[in-house]
Amino acid sequence: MSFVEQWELRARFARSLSELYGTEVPAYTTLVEVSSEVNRDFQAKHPELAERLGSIERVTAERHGAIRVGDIRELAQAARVFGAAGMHPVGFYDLRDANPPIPVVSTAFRPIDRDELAKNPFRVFTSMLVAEDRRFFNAELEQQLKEFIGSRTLFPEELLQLADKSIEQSGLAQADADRYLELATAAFALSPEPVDRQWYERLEAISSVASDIGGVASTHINHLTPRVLDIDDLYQRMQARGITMIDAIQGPPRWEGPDVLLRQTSFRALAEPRNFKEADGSIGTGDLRVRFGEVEARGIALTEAGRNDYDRMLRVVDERQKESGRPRPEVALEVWREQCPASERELIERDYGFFNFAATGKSVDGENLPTDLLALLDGGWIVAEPIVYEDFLPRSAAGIFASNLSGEGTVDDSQDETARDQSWMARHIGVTMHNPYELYAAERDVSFREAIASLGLAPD
Ligand code: OOG
Ligand code: NI
Repeated sequence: MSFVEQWELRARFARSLSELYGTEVPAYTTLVEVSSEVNRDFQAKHPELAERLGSIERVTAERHGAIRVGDIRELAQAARVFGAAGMHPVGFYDLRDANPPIPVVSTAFRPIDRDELAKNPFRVFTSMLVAEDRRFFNAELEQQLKEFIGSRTLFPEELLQLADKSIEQSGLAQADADRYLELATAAFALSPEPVDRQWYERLEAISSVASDIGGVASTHINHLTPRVLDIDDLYQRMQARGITMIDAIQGPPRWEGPDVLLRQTSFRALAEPRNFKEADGSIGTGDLRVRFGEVEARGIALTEAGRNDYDRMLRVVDERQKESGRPRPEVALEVWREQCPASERELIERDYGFFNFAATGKSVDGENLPTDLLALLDGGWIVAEPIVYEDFLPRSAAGIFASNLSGEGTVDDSQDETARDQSWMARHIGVTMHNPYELYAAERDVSFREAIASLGLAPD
């Protein structure tokens, strides 16, 4: 009987969630169709650019999902379910700092090795409710949330056992793999269980993310996001099909310089019928509108210095827009043209972007080889290939959450006594958390050492 490796489990997991979500949210199927058209047309028009940040096979299959869980016990279980498919927690995002604040902290489960990412880069942004946060929940509600969440089962024991087996063996035998995929997919399906209307609405008054997490007895995919090579083109084509997108593409503006980080846009899915348990105990139907269609374009990963400067430029855009009242895309383009490195070479020169390096094979005989990176690049001895950004942006994430809020909820800003920070999550999640900058830097350093060695230079 054949053995299913983790990358294949991951690819199949992404596909089966995609099938599920397509049956649940029909507009998602349209989005995937339009994304494929956009990618095909882009590749036909710009064959030299299309695969610079990943093969067309990778990009076409590429998805990220978003799920939300109730506490650290559930997050640690999610870590096992994803770990089975070679997806590890990377990065920490505190959305309670967002504007408006959202009562969750998050991480992203994804493959961390280059070849694993190339085989299938499926990633899931996973948020955990912080019931202890007094800015959102009083002591009574915290207690009730903890009881509700503590007594539910998101992931059946059989699934967790199979997940552990896959982690132990780096994959599963065919029959186990099929069962794992069946159970893992089912764990993220929308539940037909009736929603307690009073409880749901009490949480919703505070935050609709809180009710989406703690108001129902199971979790579900909040959105599943395909990747496109030209997000502006996609935006127009979706509008042309009559799907109303949010009014902006989040992240850096479209411009003539290098694309960095992540650009995303979304549309609100239709209201979905759900069963409700009313105050008098009767069961009725109603609808909830919590899910999304989202799409993204990915660019070059930035170093911490590059990222800090990116965040600074966003603040400049905010200020200038506030002062002038001009449309944000116009202001952003102006700021980018003034202040953003205009070429990949400049990103390297300022150490703003992550790149892999490779020797070109240009002869070194009799040459007096320069030793610095830029001179080696300019002289044609080595080439730089951009490393694609594999993570998320808190500001865009907050934008997705915010477009999900029916109202801004109520927040008491005066008393935060909870330390639900990165080190807390790392201590409690049960598996190693990774720092995204370290992952990118390690990849770059390995390639650089190899390139240098093949030129016969000693690394410094
Ligand atoms: C997650 C929002 C974050 C993204 O693409 O930035 C996200 C959520 O709504 O649960 O998916
Ligand atoms: Ni997303």
